[in-house]
Amino acid sequence: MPVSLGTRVSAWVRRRHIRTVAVLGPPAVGKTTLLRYWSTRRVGSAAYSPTGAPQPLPHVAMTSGGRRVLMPGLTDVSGSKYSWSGWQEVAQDTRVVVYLVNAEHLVEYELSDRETAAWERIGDDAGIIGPLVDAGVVDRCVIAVTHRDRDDRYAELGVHYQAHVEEQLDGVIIKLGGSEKVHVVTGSLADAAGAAELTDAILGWLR
Ligand SMILES: Nc1nc2c(ncn2[C@@H]2O[C@H](COP(=O)(O)OP(=O)(O)OP(=O)(O)O)[C@@H](O)[C@H]2O)c(=O)[nH]1
Ligand SMILES: [Mg+2]
Repeated sequence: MPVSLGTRVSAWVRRRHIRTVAVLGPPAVGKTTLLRYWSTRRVGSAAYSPTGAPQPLPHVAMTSGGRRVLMPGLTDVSGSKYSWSGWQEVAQDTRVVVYLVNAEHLVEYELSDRETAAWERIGDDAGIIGPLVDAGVVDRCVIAVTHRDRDDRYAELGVHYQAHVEEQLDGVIIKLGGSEKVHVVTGSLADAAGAAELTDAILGWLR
């Protein structure tokens, strides 16, 4: 039986570890910082400047676990909820969503006796991304928790921090497609070493 062009292309894609990825999340979670690190290996020290219109990025190539991972077609999008339609457009072409959460928002919610705006926003975002996973457009979602350097629970909980954050995000994980499709990593983008470590953790789920 002749092998279709689609089959041959996807086999080639698998061999080269090409991953189409969308980096999404609310404002000031670190989307631009992470994408800048991927493009330049620097996190930059400039003050926060919110992303406006979608910014297409040059082709990114990285090595993880001895393998070359190519990420074409990355776009830096705004975290404003008015950009949700832009998120959906970006995610239409991707297999993996990297959804960023600011650990400070998780602390704030844990200390609060009611839903915080940031926590509500995470749930709303999951309501936008989850259906894309259900529809099979996106087949994996990595929740990358940033700003761990600002989360005292990391020093307090040590090796139990990961499980604690996962438990806190339980409902979000379910909304995004369940634990088979959704993986949580944590780290910091405060400096290049932190960004390298968090990038490695993310790429570990893209292989
Ligand atoms: N301490 C610390 N600062 C971080 C971390 N990640 C990002 N930042 C800082 O947080 C601010 C916001 O980061 P951005 O990358 O611009 O956030 P964004 O998600 O692109 O925000 P929008 O474009 O508004 O959607 C910047 O000042 C970053 O330097 C982190 O893990 N730790
Ligand atoms: Mg940005």
